Amino acid sequence: MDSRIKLIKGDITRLAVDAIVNAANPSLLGGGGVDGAIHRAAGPELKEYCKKCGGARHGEAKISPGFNLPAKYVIHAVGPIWRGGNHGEEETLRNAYLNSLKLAVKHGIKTIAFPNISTGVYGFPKEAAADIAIRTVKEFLQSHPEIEEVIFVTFDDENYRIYAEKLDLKDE
Ligand code: AR6
Repeated sequence: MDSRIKLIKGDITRLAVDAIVNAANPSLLGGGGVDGAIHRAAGPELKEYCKKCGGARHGEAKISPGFNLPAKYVIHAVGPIWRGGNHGEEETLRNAYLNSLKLAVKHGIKTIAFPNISTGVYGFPKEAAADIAIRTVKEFLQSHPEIEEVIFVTFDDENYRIYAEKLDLKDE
């Protein structure tokens, strides 16, 4: 496994990285889950900024400043809503990760933290989502030495266990 990939369990809003990724919805104006936590911690300026972003489609990502967050930027990625698996959900999830990483490179971001996009309210099965997230990040890092650290931030025990196993961190 690429040593630039890290796993932690906790609240993504606390991380002092270059960018944290938000699991947003197409309006980009906030919501529940990690989106709600990020908007609360960043302060009302984030929503004001996002009003001018024009939304994002499922699979797309947009960037904003972090405002009151310790992170410099927030990358707002919109994952797919799980509708049984035959509606391009896997490709859309991959695109949410990939477009976030591309935006990061464009903005000179070297350290980036991802939540488990789509595995909460949007209902994507966690095992399959972890496979896609890890594979997409691993492949991207192979051609992007300028990225120094990618942190997978798990919040619930189940996602932590799944990621620890897949990243081969069984002893932690
Ligand atoms: N830090 C890190 N991870 C978190 C945090 C946190 N503070 N809070 C929750 N999670 P979800 P989705 C985890 O539902 O499935 C919103 O209303 C959570 O345990 O936040 O992509 C948006 O506005 C789960 O593993 O995002 C959209 O409408 C993961 O974050 C919709 O939900 C993602 O769960 C997006 O749904």
